Amino acid sequence: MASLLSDEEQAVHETTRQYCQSQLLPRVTEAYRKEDFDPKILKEMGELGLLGATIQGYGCAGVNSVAYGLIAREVERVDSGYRSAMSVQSSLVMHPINEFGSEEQKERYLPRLAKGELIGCFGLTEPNHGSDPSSMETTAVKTSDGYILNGSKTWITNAPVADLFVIWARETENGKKGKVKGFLVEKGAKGLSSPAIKNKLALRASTTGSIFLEDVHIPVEYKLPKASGLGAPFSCLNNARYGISWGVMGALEDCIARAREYALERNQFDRPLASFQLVQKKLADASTAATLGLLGSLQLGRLKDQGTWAPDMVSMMKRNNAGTALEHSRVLLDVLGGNACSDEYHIGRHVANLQVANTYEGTHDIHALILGKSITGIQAFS
Ligand code: TGC
Ligand code: FAD
Repeated sequence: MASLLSDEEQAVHETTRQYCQSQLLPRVTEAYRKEDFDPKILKEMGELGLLGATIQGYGCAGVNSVAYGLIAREVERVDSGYRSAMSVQSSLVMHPINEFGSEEQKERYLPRLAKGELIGCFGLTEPNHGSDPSSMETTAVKTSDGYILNGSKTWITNAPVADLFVIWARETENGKKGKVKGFLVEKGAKGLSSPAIKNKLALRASTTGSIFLEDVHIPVEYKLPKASGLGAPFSCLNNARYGISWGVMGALEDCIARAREYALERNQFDRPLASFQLVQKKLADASTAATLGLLGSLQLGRLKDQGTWAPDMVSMMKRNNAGTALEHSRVLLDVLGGNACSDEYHIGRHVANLQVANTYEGTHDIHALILGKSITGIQAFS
């Protein structure tokens, strides 16, 4: 991998790795136990230029997609929850503002989001509509000077600590439902609440919440003027899914490194576990999956930077990498024996997190159907 990276990409990789290993790793076990996300983490990431890193201007680093992938890989090597917080901020909040926002919206929000002074969240999923966002019930009823938002969103990363909410809602005029549009809602808006969803079994180092919108009045300046139709939120998902394809490989690499170290140190039958063929096969299979997955994401990143990529490629890599990371991390957990039960060995935490990474941003099966449609020309969703 390293031989295929430019000097700048390697520098971003190294800086991120150092920060993650020295600042995030020592906090993660306690954060996970207490189900506690420290918003300061986004400020620290902001200081290093890790937020909205691919955006040009507005205080952002302006690096390429490969560098963004390497950032996700290093953050998720520590924990998927920290990568979630970072990728929501970058791909699902800063990207739509940069892509679909007015110049005023960009200047107002992007520099502070880049520094982590503001935290953003992305509300697409609803209690009754996850895989099928086109059936969303949240409405934005047009008024003389803006919109009134009503509806609810669920499982929203960063929502409980968010200052800025990117809300996707169906524009409605004179009782007639129109296209999906994007709206920026600031914390404190009357009728807006975002309680935390507690007692999660995974992603416990990131905070997740619901969003309730009860007659929230939004001036027209808070609508994303260039976002019209589901293609807008889906274009944000393309970026986030691409980042996840790198991130989950970082989590798998961490599982490989930890299982290897454990297998070399632990003896049974007077020999290290690492000397048993079945244990070696687990490491061989997982290392092969991580290498192929990373190379696939790297090539996708190169195509993204050249502008010759397509969304189906993102589905292929997100699906493959999240699926294989979950599968192989689960197998590597066996190497720990009874210690698999202890959070001090980290692999169990990754396995729990990877179940979610395999689900959010389009489930493994939904991405199979996206690819199936692309291959056969037949839509099998409904
Ligand atoms: P469909 O009719 O296929 O498309 C509707 C419109 O969207 C366009 N489009 C895309 N545009 C850009 N990129 C893509 N990947 C696109 N896919 C579709 C399409 O061209 C069309 O445009 P137009 O102009 O013709 O209207 O849509 P559908 O309703 O049949 O949906 C198909 C399906 C199932 C693939 C889609 O709904 C889907 O992807 N479902 C999964 C939902 C999902 O991924 N939700 C993610 C929520 S966010 C999240 O999970 C954050 S977790 C973050 C973290 O913590 O890391
Ligand atoms: P469902 O859509 O109900 O799916 C349930 C099962 O049915 C899945 O196995 C699915 O593959 C299968 N299924 C559904 N439709 C079909 C079909 N047509 N054919 C075959 N199988 C099908 N959302 C946001 O908007 N913003 C966020 O920041 C965000 N963060 C999240 C953080 C966490 C920790 C979690 C758990 C979720 C988050 N999500 C977020 C929501 C996430 O995107 C959804 O959970 C995901 O899209 C799946 O939707 P669902 O949970 O409603 O499952």
